[in-house]
Amino acid sequence: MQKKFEQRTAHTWQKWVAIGLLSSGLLYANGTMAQNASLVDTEASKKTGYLYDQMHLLSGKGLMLGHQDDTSYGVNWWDMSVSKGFGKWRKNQPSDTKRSIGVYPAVYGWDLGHIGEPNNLDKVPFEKVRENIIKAYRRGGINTVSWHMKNLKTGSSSWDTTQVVKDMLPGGTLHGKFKEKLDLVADFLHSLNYWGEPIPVLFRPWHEMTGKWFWWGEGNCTTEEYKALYKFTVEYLRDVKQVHNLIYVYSTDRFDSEETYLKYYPGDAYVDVLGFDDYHSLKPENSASGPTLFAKEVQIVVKLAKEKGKLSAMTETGLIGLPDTTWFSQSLLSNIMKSEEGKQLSYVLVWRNANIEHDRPDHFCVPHEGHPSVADFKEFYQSPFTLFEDQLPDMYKKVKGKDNQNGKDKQADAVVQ
Ligand code: BMA
Repeated sequence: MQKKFEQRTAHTWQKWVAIGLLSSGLLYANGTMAQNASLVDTEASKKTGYLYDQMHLLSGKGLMLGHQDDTSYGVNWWDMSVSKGFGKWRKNQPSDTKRSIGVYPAVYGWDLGHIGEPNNLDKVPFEKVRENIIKAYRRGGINTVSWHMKNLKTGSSSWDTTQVVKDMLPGGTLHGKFKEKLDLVADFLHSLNYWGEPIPVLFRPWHEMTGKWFWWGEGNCTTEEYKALYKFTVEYLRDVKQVHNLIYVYSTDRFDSEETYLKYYPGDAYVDVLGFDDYHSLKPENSASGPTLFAKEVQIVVKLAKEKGKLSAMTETGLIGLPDTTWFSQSLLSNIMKSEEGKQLSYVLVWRNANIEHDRPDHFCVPHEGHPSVADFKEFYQSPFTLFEDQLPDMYKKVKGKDNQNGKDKQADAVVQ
């Protein structure tokens, strides 16, 4: 035990030294950083701009691990209590990641599906989602939000592919209803603040559109309709609802060419992070051709992100149930580390650990306590390249020596000059 602790400490120190150098701006001053683009929202809050800058600074130096619904529930537990009184100040929360290896993830995924109802699509009260986002932020973690929106035409789920996008756009019969949903999303996003400071969120709407399973996906709307949907979402939230704590993420499913990746791309003015989801390529049964496709995806996304001055990320993956007990280190990390491009990915987010009573006990992506994958997950954590919450620099602090901060601060600087 002691040995493991020392080993972990050594790795953690190596990471801290590297991160310290970065935060001090030395490497930046040497010109090793690409100039990053401005945020989609030029009025973004100060901390939103800082987070984007900090993430740029970390890119190429460390890969953050993310987990969906990490502190809402896990395989053997379900905690929907919302803190009251002093409990609000407590930062400790249950988490399968923490229970298995002792640390929280760096990135937390949440979902707004069923907004307007008390609970989200995975039965988590929105009040609890809000609390979890605030607590993750207070611990120094990063929050990302997706939206499995119901089909407005049928009232059924995101997976109901009845055509509806055209009707939701300006002039369409469901446009008013769509704006009402966006109003609810805006209210939720506005409610994310700590001592009056808006909490930055990586917002990832209309994901996996290169797949056919969602009503906004391939074959269920035209590419032009999709782009209009994405653009309207950004413009309405940013310009009408004045939501200024968002970093916008474009996130496809699998793809095998730059053309396919960009087929639905709404344009540089609407996207801050180029992402992709892929559960397929790193599955053990796809080991013959999967890693080749994965390498291609990484190469395309990272190259495009670099050209555009944006961030890149693997926005969803996971080996459901972890039948391969060395998947984290031998498949995910080793494939990412194979190329220089892979090392540029900002984060990789694995999907949720569903609950034994409320859902499917075999549907989990990080090992729960006692699972045979725990040792390998620990090894993944101990890699000098991976970053969990305890190894992050202050992601909400201004980057020293950087004179093109994104967001509000940029304007403040301009006024001072
Ligand atoms: C899917 C599954 C579903 C879940 C949905 C949204 O991948 O995990 O059980 O409802 O994501 O979180």
